[in-house]
Amino acid sequence: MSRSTVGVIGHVDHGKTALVRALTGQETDRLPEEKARGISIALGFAHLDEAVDLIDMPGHERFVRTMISGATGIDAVLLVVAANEGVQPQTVEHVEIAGLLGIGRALVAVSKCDLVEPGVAELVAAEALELLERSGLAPLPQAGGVGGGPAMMVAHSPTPSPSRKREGNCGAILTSAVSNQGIAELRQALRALAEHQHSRPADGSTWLPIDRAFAIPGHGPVVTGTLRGAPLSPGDALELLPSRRKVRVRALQVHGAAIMSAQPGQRVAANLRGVELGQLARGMALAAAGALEAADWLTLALRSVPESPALKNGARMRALFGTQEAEARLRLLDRDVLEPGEACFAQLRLASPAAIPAGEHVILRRASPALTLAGGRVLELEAHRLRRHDGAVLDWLELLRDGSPEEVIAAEVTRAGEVGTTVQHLARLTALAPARVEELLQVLPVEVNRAGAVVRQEAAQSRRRLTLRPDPERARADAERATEIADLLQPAGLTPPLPKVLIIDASSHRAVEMLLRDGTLIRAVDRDKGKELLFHRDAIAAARQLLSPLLGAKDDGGILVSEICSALGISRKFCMPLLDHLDTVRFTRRVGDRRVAGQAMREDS
Ligand SMILES: Nc1nc2c(ncn2[C@@H]2O[C@H](COP(=O)(O)OP(=O)(O)OP(=O)(O)O)[C@@H](O)[C@H]2O)c(=O)[nH]1
Ligand SMILES: [Mg+2]
Repeated sequence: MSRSTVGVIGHVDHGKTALVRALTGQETDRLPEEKARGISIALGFAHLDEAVDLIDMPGHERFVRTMISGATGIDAVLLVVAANEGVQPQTVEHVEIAGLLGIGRALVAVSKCDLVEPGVAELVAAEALELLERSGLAPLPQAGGVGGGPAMMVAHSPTPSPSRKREGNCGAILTSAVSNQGIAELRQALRALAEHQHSRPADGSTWLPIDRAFAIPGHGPVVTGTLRGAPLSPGDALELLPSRRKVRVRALQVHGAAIMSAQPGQRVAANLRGVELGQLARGMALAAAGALEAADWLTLALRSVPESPALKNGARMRALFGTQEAEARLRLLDRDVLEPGEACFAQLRLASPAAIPAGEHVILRRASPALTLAGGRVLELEAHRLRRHDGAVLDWLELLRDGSPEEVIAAEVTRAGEVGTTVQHLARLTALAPARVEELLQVLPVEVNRAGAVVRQEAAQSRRRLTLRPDPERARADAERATEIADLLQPAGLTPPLPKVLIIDASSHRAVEMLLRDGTLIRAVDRDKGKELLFHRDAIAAARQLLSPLLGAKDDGGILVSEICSALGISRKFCMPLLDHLDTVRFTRRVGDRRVAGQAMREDS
């Protein structure tokens, strides 16, 4: 069954808890202090039905760290913005954090619409949608029929271009927890979101960062968290990190009901054996035995937020990951200063060793005054620091960031030379279960030597090209994924979702490569920003048709980028990569800040 864990985010007092109550009938502000002060302090948990879990985040700036611990590992966010206040500092910060955590999927609810004129709520909706777009979070197209007609929905139009009506079913829902306006629509949109949720890969190793620990008399300690990596069942043996204490799952609950198997992405409560409540706390994690090794150095693909100050090599900050946080010192690997909004490779030297799977996200904050600075994805854990400004190191990190598990394994086995490496090390590097790594090894030119190490085969060492044996099952799955991706991109036209939303695992990576090879998709880059977009070929064809007469008509001086943006009804974010592609194929030619008809267009017409 498709299902989704959705974080409810937004500024303090914007009505998140009231909205969750209206949606589910469940009260998430349970602490006496929360009731007395009227603000949320802890994470609140509710569910709409079997398919949709909601995590109600506290909005106050003092609790951003709590918000982060609730937001790691979730599938999507519901951004709540109050109609009477509009976008506020923690609206922006929460959205930025969601973007840095790679969440990518978002719904917008404008709350408290009973307090304002409809026109005001619509302006707030447009402001919220624009914010999402700036942070790389695509507001989700809502399934057909969602939304109560024009009065309830505000269409998403990134550039206010009257000539162009962008996909009208993509927008914000206007709600009120007092009058119940929009609540049914929001419920439906959340369900549609769960239905369109890709099931998560479950071939990793179990990781459960603990967000609460309590005891049930007669049953012993219980921990809760958002499960990652692999399914979990009663009887499973796990390790409690960092203590490495062996524990066993006695019983498992989801939504208050006992279950025999929980899936990655689900909120679970695990009743444990072999440990006392006093030995458990938020910030610890449960992991498959031997799956993780604690290390002092985390290597990251990092991105700083556009509003952050420039980050210097050696800067000190707080690193938040899973439900844990630690003091850290930043080591920039490919530059001396990370400018706002830029991406780079970096390492963090942690004040105390941590165990975290590859692929998990880390948020970096300044403690005082509190500010979210940057976020990144863990590429690997290291016992030592890496050389800075070293081409080989950077090539390796690029492969870890972009490569499929097969490519990473093949490269690591080659790197390991005659000594070889271990299945356990390869599993940690790829965040796959050892059994899955062993499967992949079957199709790679490697062998296990007498010492039990994984090494390249003799034949492979004599420079044979690495080829994978075709796997019909995998090829079928990839082809299905390719169709899904093409079906998503085609209607998105010239404003496609970001590649990171589409490429979420090895299969989608291969599917996109396939679509690029057969010409269904076109890769386009914004060279100034180093950002990449994937356009469907139909969108490019439509753009060429629209631009042809304009470029033809202005053969003398050419047309400005801003004119092209407004002719196509898109923002520069989409226009710059598109033009880069059109220049490359010589449809257009750049002359100063203008474009004229290129060789290919002249030949076309
Ligand atoms: N008029 C009106 N008031 C609302 C609505 N929703 C919430 N409120 C009021 O706004 C205040 C804050 O609501 P909460 O739901 O606690 O806000 P929150 O976003 O959860 O706040 P934090 O968790 O502290 O960030 C309360 O006094 C609510 O009664 C609404 O739709 N209309
Ligand atoms: Mg609240």
